[in-house]
Amino acid sequence: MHDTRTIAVMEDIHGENDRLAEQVNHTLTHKRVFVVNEMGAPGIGKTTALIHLIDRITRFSPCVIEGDIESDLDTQTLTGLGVPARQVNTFGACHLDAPLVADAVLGFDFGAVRGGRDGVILFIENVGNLVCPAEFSIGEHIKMLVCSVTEGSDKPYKYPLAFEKADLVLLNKVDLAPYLDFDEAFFMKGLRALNPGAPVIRCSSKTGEGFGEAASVLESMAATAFLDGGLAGDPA
Ligand SMILES: Nc1nc2c(ncn2[C@@H]2O[C@H](COP(=O)(O)OP(=O)(O)OP(=O)(O)O)[C@@H](O)[C@H]2O)c(=O)[nH]1
Ligand SMILES: [Mg+2]
Repeated sequence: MHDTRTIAVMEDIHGENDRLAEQVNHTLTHKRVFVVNEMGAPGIGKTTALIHLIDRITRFSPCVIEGDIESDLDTQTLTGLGVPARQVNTFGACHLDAPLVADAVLGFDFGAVRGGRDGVILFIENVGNLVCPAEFSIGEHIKMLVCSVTEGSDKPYKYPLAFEKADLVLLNKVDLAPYLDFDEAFFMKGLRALNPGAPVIRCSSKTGEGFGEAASVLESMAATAFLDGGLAGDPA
């Protein structure tokens, strides 16, 4: 049971976080940096999906903040491929928050990342977790949820917030669907009850299916965010 003091503290924590997230978003928008908060359970394919997306994004320059409880393995993978990436460790916390991201963005020279392109897409891979990341804004323009046929089709019913808040859903590992009993109609029914509009794209990092379409959706969303931020007519 919550008492009123607990609720007041939680409101303060979220209020502080949301104010900083808004500042981060405002600052980055004006640098033509579009921020994607990538969420999903551990091992669902978040890093592999980023590699495929980054390969297919042509209009904008990509960079990545990797969020993990410990280790910099995903950052090593990305920098090994030439992707500008920085690691954030939470050392126990199960999600990223705005203060952690605000510190990490200081490590990027976005002008250099952008090069001659139309802007930057900053992907922030959140800590692998289907619950807590959905509760905290980190300055993102959109939340991209990676889920998978290996999780089971009941996840929108059991973990509703992440599905409700997603602006783009990647249904990953569809190459494995023939070997599983994933009920896609049941999954979509649960998802659509929470979230009628978000694009849902079937993907596979094994075959590359879906990532071209996802990259082009992300590029359109970035272009719209810059227009909405009053940044039309600012090509390279
Ligand atoms: N069959 C199949 N395997 C995949 C696919 N995508 C990712 N994997 C595998 O799933 C495992 C985990 O992938 P990652 O990209 O590291 O997953 P992650 O969500 O970044 O993991 P954490 O950062 O630890 O939460 C790896 O062995 C990938 O090769 C896919 O579409 N199909
Ligand atoms: Mg990862």
